[in-house]
Amino acid sequence: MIMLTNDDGINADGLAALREAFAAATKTAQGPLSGQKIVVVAPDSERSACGHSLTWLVPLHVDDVSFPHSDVPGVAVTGTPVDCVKLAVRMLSPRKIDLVVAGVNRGPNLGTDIFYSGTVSGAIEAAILGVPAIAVSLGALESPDYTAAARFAAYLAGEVLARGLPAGTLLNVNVPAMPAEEMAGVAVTRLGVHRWEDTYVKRQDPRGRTYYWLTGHALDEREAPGTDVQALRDNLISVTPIHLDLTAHDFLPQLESWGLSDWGGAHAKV
Ligand SMILES: [Mn+2]
Repeated sequence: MIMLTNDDGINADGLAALREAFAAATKTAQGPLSGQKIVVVAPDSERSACGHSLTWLVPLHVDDVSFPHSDVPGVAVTGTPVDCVKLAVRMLSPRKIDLVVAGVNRGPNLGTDIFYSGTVSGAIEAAILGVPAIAVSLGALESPDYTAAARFAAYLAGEVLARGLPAGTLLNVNVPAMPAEEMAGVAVTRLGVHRWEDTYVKRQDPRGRTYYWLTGHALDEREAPGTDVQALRDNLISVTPIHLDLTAHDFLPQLESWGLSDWGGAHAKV
């Protein structure tokens, strides 16, 4: 069974495109997705930029959802993408979930965006639970067309099901906002930076209290060849393997050399 989720909410167009592409692929007579069951478990409303947020101070409520002209079952959850994945893997699905696909997100998730993205976090949660996962985002916020991104996701899902992924590894995909025939190809990439110009708009609410509202935009900077940021800029579909291990392995020997064991323990004079 393949679970689809997102952070734009269960009624988002990107998730509908993903569902339609996967439903079509599962109904083909042959192919890697042939005969696979699909389930959509997604937040009941938009949770973009919720990161790896997990709900545990309040309960989660779920509602069955049916989609027009579709036999794919849906479940709307009063939580985040991480909640959806954890709940589906642990509780909801009577069959083992073989793959989680999150998206298609409205807007790219490149470089350090992955720390904020609920879409990528849904895939990260799957990897934590030992389920192969793909996050898919479209490099456009305005009048997005998710068709090509959803089709590529279904193709990549077939490859992942056939080949598997190493433990603790997920794939983060960003698709340029253009018809498939205009794309320059597919690039396997590493994470770039994707710096943002953060701006807080400062205003007064109707009760006279000051509030701040984050806005801003991604900086239009060139980045190193081989990064996800530059690949998308070059009209390539970017596929980045991401590992759960955030350890700065290169820095380990130097940190060892700091001799932190000398801190003095109970006799420390700090
Ligand atoms: Mn989103």
